[in-house]
Amino acid sequence: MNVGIVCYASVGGSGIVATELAKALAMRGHDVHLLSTEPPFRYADYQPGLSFHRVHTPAYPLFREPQYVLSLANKIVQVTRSFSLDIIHAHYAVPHATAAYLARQILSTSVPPARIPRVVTTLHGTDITLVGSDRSYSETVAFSIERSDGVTAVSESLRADTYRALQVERDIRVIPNFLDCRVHRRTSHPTLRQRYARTPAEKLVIHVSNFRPVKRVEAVVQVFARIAASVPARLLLIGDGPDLGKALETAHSMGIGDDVESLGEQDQILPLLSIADLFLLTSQQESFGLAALEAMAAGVPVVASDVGGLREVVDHGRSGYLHALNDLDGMAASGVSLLRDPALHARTAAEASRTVQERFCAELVVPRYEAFYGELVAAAKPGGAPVE
Ligand code: GMT
Repeated sequence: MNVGIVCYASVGGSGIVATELAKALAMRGHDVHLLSTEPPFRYADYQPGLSFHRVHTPAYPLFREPQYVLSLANKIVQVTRSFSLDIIHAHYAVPHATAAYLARQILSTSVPPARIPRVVTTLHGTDITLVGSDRSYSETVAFSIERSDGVTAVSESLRADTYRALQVERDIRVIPNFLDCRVHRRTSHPTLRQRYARTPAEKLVIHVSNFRPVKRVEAVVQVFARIAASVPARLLLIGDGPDLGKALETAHSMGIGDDVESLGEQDQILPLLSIADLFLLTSQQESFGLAALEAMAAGVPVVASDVGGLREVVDHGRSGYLHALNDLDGMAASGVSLLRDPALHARTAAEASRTVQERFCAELVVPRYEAFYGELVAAAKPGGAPVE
């Protein structure tokens, strides 16, 4: 199939999933076209079957506002015409589903119905729970979801949130996020570990995010402070964003500034996850928690807030621990138990990586997208059955 994948290039789960899907589909023999403002984070070197198309939004003195939806729709039309796309897959509804809808409408004026690509929208989380449900966007987002030919959500929780937050009635298929399990596994980095752990006994606690308010990174620091009061430990903060400064200030004001190290944005997080003993995620909302999944794949037990789709990823008490949003004491107690009890730690780490291997590897999940594409394309043919 010829597949166009639209995503954000910035650091964020939706861009990572879209890029990994593009790479996996290309490897499986599809002709894949990635459309974004720049080559996305984690878009690697040349790969046969995968090409990148830059969406350029020219400035004009009259416009104070960038016209991204228009330039993206325009690019989708051009790429569809040049490469006869069968599918346009928009990752993150705002505004990608709207641009894909507009592109399909434009194409419908000149392309025979059977050759108009099917539009698939994948909902990732904040495009519904935070941004898409905001009254400034909700009508357009709901319309664009309703008019997509196929809609997927990355968790059951997000599917339910979508029906709750927006006036949509159409079927939403749940296809979870996934990882390339050949790459995502724990690897050995003794020298790197020595660099961050100041003594052999010191435990490394890690947090990876884009440091937006929804991640509640100050709570990560507060949970870590409670852990560090009982177990020698250091906190590695990976990523950057608006709340990083506040998190570091909190650490200083709590007298643990020297125990918290900020490493900024990192392209290669696997070596860092591989030296970690515990992953903390205290988000306000998390439709899936791809960062938690990556930690689990690297055999790092996760302690997180019990919100959104995290229950579909972490099995409390088996592959990690989930606590009520404000139960920072509970999160710290679980962290301390894991760090103090090597047998519990080994058991939880093994369960975490087994969960990933059994449920979230690309070879299990990507065929579900392929099957969905196939159903949508078949349904568009004259006499094709509608997709349930
Ligand atoms: O909020 C983020 O971390 C970024 C955002 C995105 O779309 O890039 O993440 C959302 O999508 C990820 C990939 O599907 C999910 O793993 C995250 O849980 C989700 N974030 C939230 O729901 C807050």
